[in-house]
Amino acid sequence: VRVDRAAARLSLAYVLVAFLSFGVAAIAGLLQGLDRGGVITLPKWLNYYQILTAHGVYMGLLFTTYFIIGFFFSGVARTTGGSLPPVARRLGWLGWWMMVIGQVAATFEVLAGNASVLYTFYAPMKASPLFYIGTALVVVGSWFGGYGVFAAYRIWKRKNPGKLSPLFTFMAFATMLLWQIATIGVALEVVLQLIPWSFGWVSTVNVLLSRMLFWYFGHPLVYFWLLPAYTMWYAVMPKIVGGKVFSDALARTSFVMFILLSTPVGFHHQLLEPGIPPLWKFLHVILTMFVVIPSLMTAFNMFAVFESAGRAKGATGLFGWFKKLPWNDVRFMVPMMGMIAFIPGGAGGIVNASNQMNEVVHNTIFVTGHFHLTVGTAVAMTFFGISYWLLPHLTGRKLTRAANRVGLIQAVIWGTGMLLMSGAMHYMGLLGVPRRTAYTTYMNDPTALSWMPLEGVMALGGTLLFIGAMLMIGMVVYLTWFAPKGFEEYPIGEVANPAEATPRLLERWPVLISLAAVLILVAYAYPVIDTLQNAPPSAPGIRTW
Ligand code: HAS
Repeated sequence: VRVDRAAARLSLAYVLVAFLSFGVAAIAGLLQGLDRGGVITLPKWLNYYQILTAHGVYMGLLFTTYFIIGFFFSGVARTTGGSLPPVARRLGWLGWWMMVIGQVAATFEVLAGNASVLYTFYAPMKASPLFYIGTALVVVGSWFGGYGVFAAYRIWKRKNPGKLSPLFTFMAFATMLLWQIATIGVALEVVLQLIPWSFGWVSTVNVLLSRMLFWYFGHPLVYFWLLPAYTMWYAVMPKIVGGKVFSDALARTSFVMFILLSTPVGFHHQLLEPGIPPLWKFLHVILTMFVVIPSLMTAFNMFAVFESAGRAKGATGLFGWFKKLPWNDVRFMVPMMGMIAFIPGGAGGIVNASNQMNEVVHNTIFVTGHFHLTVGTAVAMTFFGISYWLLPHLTGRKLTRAANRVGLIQAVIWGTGMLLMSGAMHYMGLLGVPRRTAYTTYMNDPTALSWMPLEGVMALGGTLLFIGAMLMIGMVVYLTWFAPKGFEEYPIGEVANPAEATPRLLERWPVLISLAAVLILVAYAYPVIDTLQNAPPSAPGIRTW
């Protein structure tokens, strides 16, 4: 099945803006890395925190969100017959325009130095109103993208009563549902607290509440990044390795678990913040350990897919299947490197989430190392791997052997850069090096001076990442406009004959949404009410412009 032209155009519009944002983010990333490492000194008009904000917003919020929505539109079209219903396309385009307008407004403010508040825009640091309005518009636009996915899903369900939705479409629906639930927190924070405060309509802000609302959003945000990569691993990867989807029920169960458990865990980002009752921190830590389970299920599933594909091709012995995997195929190899990185990345997450160990690593650069392995490697490399077949599929071109080879080189550069940078970050974090600080030797303190060689390793890794990023942009341009005309397959795995039918409960959305709501209420109702009643004195705010 081929994605038709109208759906392809929409999907392409999202993916191309994603890579444009990725390119800008990479430039900002290089500059802030070199500046922090003391390798370069930025000109007076460009400040470290300003470009760190640009890097975070462009990489973490814009590259990911555009890519995810574009990928989902294409896959939903591919698995529901090849096209998108007109209403889904209209919603998709409306969302795209809103996001682009919001992005331009926010960029303008960051460039003007009116919003050096980093991607978490923590109060009491204050940005100009236009920055908040711009980012809010990006989020609202992404909702419309989600509504487009929901519309396509519903129309398919109406046409196919009683049938289980295609796995890819289910996963797209579940992820965009997770996004709706997650963004309630940041929408409340921005609309009720930050915008009125930034305009000066109110003079103070309840900092504790604003951070609670942010992390209500901030943690499911990371699963919003992860689940599209998992969609590729579950639904696409089996086809690429010549196998089958191992278990439809397992795949859907893991996504349902993410819907239930992603949100009521936000306090694991605030374990060291005062004002939140310890009992609730404890509850959030327990739920965090539960949300690890669907990732462990995913690891199990992937090994099962690889092993059964290998054995079907005649592999014998305990690890014979390993040799049967298509190691030279960029569509496999690049996401696979991401998967491997996710093993230490996930383990680092469990370290972060453990209360006592969080005291060691919180606000150190260990955390930055953690998220460069998770979102920067596992997720980003999966997105690169997808692009190698998605772009030519959408533009009616072919992934050539030469492009395949360059893709492998790109992946090695990116992987090495990340290994150096993220490895140094983890190690430095354990030495107590803080995250989010511009170049400083702390008045030539000997301890701080001893970190400098490691800062250099970080800067070297960052430079390799920049080269990898530029190569990736080159590949995007080539595959979109210059690769030879032809047909590139949109790989979708076939489900292995199941021993048992997938339980229908996994698609009973009212039940699942109600369960998610109950868990959220248990996790957040008391702390939010407590904060509203007993919050420490509100802060007037620190203008960053
Ligand atoms: Fe995290 C901070 C806990 C996952 C991203 N995280 C962050 C921040 C970001 C982020 C951006 O509890 C910083 C926020 C900020 O700016 O302050 N994280 C976790 C936990 C998990 C986790 C428990 N994080 C992620 C993912 C992210 C992400 C995914 C992005 C996509 N994180 C934390 C905590 C903090 C935190 C604390 C706050 C720290 C602080 O104090 O500030 C878990 O979900 C991880 C579970 C994952 C696994 C791995 C399973 C492995 C798989 C691969 C299998 C490989 C195969 C290949 C099959 C258990 C599925 C094998 C093939 C061969 C050939 C060998």
